[in-house]
Amino acid sequence: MTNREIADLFEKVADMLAIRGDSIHRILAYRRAAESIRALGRDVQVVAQEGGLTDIPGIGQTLADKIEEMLATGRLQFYEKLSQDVPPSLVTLLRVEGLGPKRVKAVYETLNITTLAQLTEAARAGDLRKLPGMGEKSEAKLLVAIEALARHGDDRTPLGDAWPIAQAILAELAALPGVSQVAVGGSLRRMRETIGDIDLLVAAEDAPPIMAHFCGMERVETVLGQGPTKSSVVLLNGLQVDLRVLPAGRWGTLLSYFTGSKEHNVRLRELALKQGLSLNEHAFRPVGDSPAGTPDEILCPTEEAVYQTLGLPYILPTLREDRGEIEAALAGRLPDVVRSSDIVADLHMHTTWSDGKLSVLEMAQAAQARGRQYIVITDHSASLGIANGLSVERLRQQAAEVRAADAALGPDFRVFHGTEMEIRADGTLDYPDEVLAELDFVIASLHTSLSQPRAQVTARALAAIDNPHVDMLAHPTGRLLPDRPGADLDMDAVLFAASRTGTILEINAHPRRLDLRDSHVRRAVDLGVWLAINCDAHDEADFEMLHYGVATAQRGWATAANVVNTWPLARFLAYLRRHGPAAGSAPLRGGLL
Ligand code: DGT
Ligand code: CA
Ligand code: CA
Ligand code: ZN
Repeated sequence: MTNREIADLFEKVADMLAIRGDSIHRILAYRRAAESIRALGRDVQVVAQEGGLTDIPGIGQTLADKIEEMLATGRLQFYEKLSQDVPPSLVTLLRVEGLGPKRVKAVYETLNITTLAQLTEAARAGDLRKLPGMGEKSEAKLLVAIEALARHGDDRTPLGDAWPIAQAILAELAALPGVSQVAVGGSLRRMRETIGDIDLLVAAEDAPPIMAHFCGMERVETVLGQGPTKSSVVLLNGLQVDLRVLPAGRWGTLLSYFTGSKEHNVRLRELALKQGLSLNEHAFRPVGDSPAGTPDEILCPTEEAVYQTLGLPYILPTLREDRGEIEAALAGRLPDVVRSSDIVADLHMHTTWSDGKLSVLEMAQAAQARGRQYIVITDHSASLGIANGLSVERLRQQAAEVRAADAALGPDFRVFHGTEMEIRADGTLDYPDEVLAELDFVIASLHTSLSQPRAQVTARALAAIDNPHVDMLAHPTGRLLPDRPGADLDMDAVLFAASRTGTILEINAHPRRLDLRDSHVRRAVDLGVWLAINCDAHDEADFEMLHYGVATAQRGWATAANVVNTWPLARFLAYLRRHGPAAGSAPLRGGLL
């Protein structure tokens, strides 16, 4: 069995245990093991031969024995025994939004449903509403969720899963003799929220040794093709990787062509044709009859040269979707989009007071070490029990610790006290106004009851935005990539309300969230809504996720002027004293709602 098959089976076992109602520790152990094996850059078979299985994070002796069994026999007895209790096909039902393990168990035990098709049929026939805790409404909601799953449930990979793997392979290729340039291409370079496959680009005069190394990497499961300029492989974790190699003199056109998007490239080729040139990954070439003395190729060693030849300024990869960037470039009006280096603060993070891994002071030091100038500590509020949310009493105790950390780090780094407060299912807020008034900064969040009908869940978001103490709405839709779509918010209503009240909307940089998503960022920018790019860090390394959020902001054409955590401290302090008007010109009127 391969890494991917073993990881998939462990994940399936975890889901089946959850449906059976097993202990949470056991379930988490299988999930962790699956994740660990997916992230492993080595063939698990080789690791097993070296006796190193228990060195893999999350793999103890019990799980190591199970891996050995799978490698030796291609089977797992534990899974087969579990299948007698819990039909494995039930696992697919968990992907339906709103269907947790308990409900899956109930539809199986009372209606003997084991497949998505049977579930759909039962919902259409009105059989689900008879189940305890279900009704006509929740049945209709389930049908909508099943349809959504059919639409979104393709097998694209979240950006954050593909990125580190691509970087690791690039580092390996960059070290090979004769390699002068390496880069990611495709949707990964454009930083789309999910990617179909990884595209890698290398500049070298002599391609075959690079192709040989690439196809022979330990993390490769199958070689789909190996050629002089292109090779494709499938990794042990199931991801496909395409590699293209051309000489350094053609680097610019190579990079441009395989960065895409296809739609952007079509526009570039149209512009080239107007000058009597064709354009592909190798070069520009004159089309048809050309005057004597015209060179038969124009080589571009850089992407800048490609755009220059077309009479365009350089266009960042995150903008290359043919969503108006060509017109803007031609008109000299490309947005000067926000960069990671513009970000000086983080307004959303957690500590051991709720579900974070570090103390207030440790988080502050971690942020300071990464160049941030001020931060807000925003632990969860009481009603998010699973995250150890803070009662009013604990929140007040925490204030002292935050002030102490602020004092300890001196005047050049500030630590503010805030909260990430639940918006409850009924639309009320988790802390009373007089408590919110004691805080420096208030985030409101939707974490629960995300599947409420559009009007109801939107009203909750609007209630929070309209509260004068609420400064920011975090990860507005609550979606989780790749297939939990989150709340069905009336995004225009939310954006108008945020614009009118000066409430900040977050671009959560966690690659499972990227929420607001790029298209909503674009709309927010048009409406003059304040944005903040935050890491929602629960641990030190989480601050490294910033670039995913910045890329999402860029994909929505946000400039530093739209993003509040580019502000110097003095401006942020002024905002805290009283919300300024929205980022655009005149604040919008409530009547627009
Ligand atoms: P993905 O992988 O589905 O997330 O999206 P991309 O954009 O990475 O697409 P992919 O991997 O099929 O191709 C990478 C880039 O190569 C694409 O953005 C543009 C370029 N490309 C690929 N095939 C074609 C093609 O048939 N025509 C043109 N003009 N460009 C292509
Ligand atoms: Ca791709
Ligand atoms: Ca590709
Ligand atoms: Zn958070």
